[in-house]
Amino acid sequence: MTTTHERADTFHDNDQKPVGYGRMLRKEDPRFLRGRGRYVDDVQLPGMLHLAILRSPVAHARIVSIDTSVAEASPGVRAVVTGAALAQQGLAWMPTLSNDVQAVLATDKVRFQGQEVAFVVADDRYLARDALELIDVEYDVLDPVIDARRALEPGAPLIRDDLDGKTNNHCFDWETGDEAATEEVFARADVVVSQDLVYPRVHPAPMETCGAVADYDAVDGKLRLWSTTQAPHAHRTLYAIVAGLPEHKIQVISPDIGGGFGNKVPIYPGYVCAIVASIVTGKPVKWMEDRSENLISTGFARDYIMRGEIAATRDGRILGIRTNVLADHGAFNGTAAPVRYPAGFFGVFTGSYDIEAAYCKMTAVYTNKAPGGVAYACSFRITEAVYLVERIVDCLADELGMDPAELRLKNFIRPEQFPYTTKTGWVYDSGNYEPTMRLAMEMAGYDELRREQEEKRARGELMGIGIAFFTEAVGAGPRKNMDILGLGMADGCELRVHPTGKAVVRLSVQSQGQGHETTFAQIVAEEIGIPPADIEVLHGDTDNTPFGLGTYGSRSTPVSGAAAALVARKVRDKARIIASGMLEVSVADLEWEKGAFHVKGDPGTSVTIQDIALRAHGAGDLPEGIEGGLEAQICYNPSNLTYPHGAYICVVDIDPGTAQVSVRRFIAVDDCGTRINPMIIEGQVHGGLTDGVGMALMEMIAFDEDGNCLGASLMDYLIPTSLEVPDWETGFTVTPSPHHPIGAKGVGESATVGSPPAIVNAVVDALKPFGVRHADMPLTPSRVWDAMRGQARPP
Ligand code: MCN
Ligand code: CUN
Repeated sequence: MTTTHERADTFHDNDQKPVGYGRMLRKEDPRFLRGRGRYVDDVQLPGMLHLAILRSPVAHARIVSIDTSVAEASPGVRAVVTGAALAQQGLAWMPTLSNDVQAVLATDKVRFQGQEVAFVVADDRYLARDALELIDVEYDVLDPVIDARRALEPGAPLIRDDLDGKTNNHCFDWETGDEAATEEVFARADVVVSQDLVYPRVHPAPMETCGAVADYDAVDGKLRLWSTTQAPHAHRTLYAIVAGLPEHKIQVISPDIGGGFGNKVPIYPGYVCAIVASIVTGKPVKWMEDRSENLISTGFARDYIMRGEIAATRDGRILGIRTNVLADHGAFNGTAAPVRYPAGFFGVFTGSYDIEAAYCKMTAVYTNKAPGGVAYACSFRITEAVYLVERIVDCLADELGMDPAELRLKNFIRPEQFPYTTKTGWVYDSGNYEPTMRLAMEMAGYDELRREQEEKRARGELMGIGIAFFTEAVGAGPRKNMDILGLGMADGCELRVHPTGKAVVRLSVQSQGQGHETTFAQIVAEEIGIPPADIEVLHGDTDNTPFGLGTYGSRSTPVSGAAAALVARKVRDKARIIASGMLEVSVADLEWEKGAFHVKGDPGTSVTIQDIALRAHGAGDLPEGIEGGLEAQICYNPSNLTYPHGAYICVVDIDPGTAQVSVRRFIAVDDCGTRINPMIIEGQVHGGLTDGVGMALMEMIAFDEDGNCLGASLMDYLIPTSLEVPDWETGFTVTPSPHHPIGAKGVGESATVGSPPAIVNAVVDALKPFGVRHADMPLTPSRVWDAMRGQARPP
């Protein structure tokens, strides 16, 4: 375990070094910086047509009739397709990633504003869009269910009457932990604190919206689909099931992706529409959403209404945590999470604390809102879990009159307790929490900040200091209990070293901006000593990469990263045998260092990996039983998740006259085990912290009582810019994962998970003089103003 500040990292001044880890500029940036990235919307095929989708203007209505005749006659229109037409082919409904079904195009009813009702295929995007206006739909408007709290009331309108025998809006129930044991610790606790919290509906809003280009070749029966997907292989299998095509006749290509943040995990009706359109017209067809379509109809995030309860002794020993959750899943359960985890990984709500008992009971409901449920850098609902625990720990500190840092330090799982099994059954692989917390406090100058706060309070100024300490569970996952629609969550990886010692590594995961082309080259470089610049990373093309479940839940490093290290070791093992033949010594007499094998005790007698690659492909005999070539492939099944952790401290100032919150400082100390590229990690953390400011202070997908989405453009759905965020102060500790081959843990979602509670805790801390104990996100000036005046409005 080392504890150092970020600046102690060395920068790779060039990427010709044989050793991989360290700061290295991104290999993908030259093309992005020159505007030469290739996104789905850049794909132009000869004769390509354009598809536009007609969406429901209302949240809940029966479809009485659809008249497409005028649209069909409109210039340039090649086809107009309705749900009824899809139903004839058995394609009106598709499976979701959570074993629910979702309408591709509505046949009976529309169930949320923005739902897909019909599509037009035309010669260009504008003709297609214009023709939408000519489709005449008669709706019989029904009462919608917008507030999840009313979804199960007797007499609530029934949303999912398409499901056999369904009589209410209940989606699922879920529980974890030990109810009786938790009741027992709550009964004997000195102090019990309870707090209602809402994690509002938010949206990942990536820069590039979702879209696809489908190209079905009727002659060879092959479908090529360029699409914005974080999981090309999983999508391909789903299309194969829906369309009845064999997988080798479907090629899913996910080219450069302009951000995903979870938005590009689900399969959207638009992708299926594009495929159908290409089959029907015999031409390539492009569909690209606009911003409003993205915001109103694609995978939202959060929407958890939670009650948190925490029990403790008077001196601040936390005994138990209990929570009750009402989860709003929208009109269809399109949640992307391992199927046996309907609430994602919310089960880690016990956080970083060694407690005696925990229990969660959850009810999920359908409402007339867009489907989804897991997205936006959530690590499968760990965002909600961390928010819950870190908020109620602060409420407890307030009740006990104890410093929130001290309360956390007192209750941390201790280093010698790892691997630690939580009261909800999660096995934290490794952790050393106190040094991480102490480093954050030192970087913040915590005691000094508290003194400053006291002085300011005396002058009537509002300054707040908020802490959040998180443990995440990332890297889904062991195939014994994790799968998506029956597909185990293991990842394939292939490595091929060419005769001249250059290499290509093929991944099953897919980058949306995380820099995989760089970091995976670094992982392989570290293992086989070929410089990262000489290693090409291929991903995002199902015809040319091995099967695996894709990028989400920060699983690329924990799963595919492990696969990349192990496949490189497999190649190195073969290289060692070839080297033993070249140097005419036994394998046991060889030592490996920085890209070369040398004879033990004789560093001068050596062969480099490049020499070996040439020999593997060249003339002359290879050792007995060794085939030519230098390549390997593996499929890696992780034995456990990895559990990164972090300590975040936020300092805010609030203008007492306008209630505007400004984030003055933010200190983030992350521990993601072995660090492959600190520069990329820092970028991931900066981005996630910015997301956190957005969620804590600005972002919310709200609806009016009729179900109209009030956040349908970036004028209304506010996302932060550099003006709203401070200069981030980052640090790190390193606690390697014991089961990961290079000790690395995921980090891509850590900052989004950890930062909202730190910011909210800071705002609430600033508002202490007003007797405020909690206020719900987003803490806009009007929310803060209300909190200051003791009038918490329901969100
Ligand atoms: N990394 C590292 N050392 C570690 C851990 C990670 O150098 N110990 C590097 C990795 O090699 C990788 C990056 O950090 O280049 C993120 O790695 P990881 O934590 O494994 O996460 P994934 O690559 O699986 O990315 C997914 C994660 C998720 S789920 C969301 S949501 C999110 C996020 O990444 N979406 C993003 N970060 C994003 N960043 C960008 N730019 N765009 C998105 O859409
Ligand atoms: Cu939850 S958003 Mo990321 O897992 O793709």
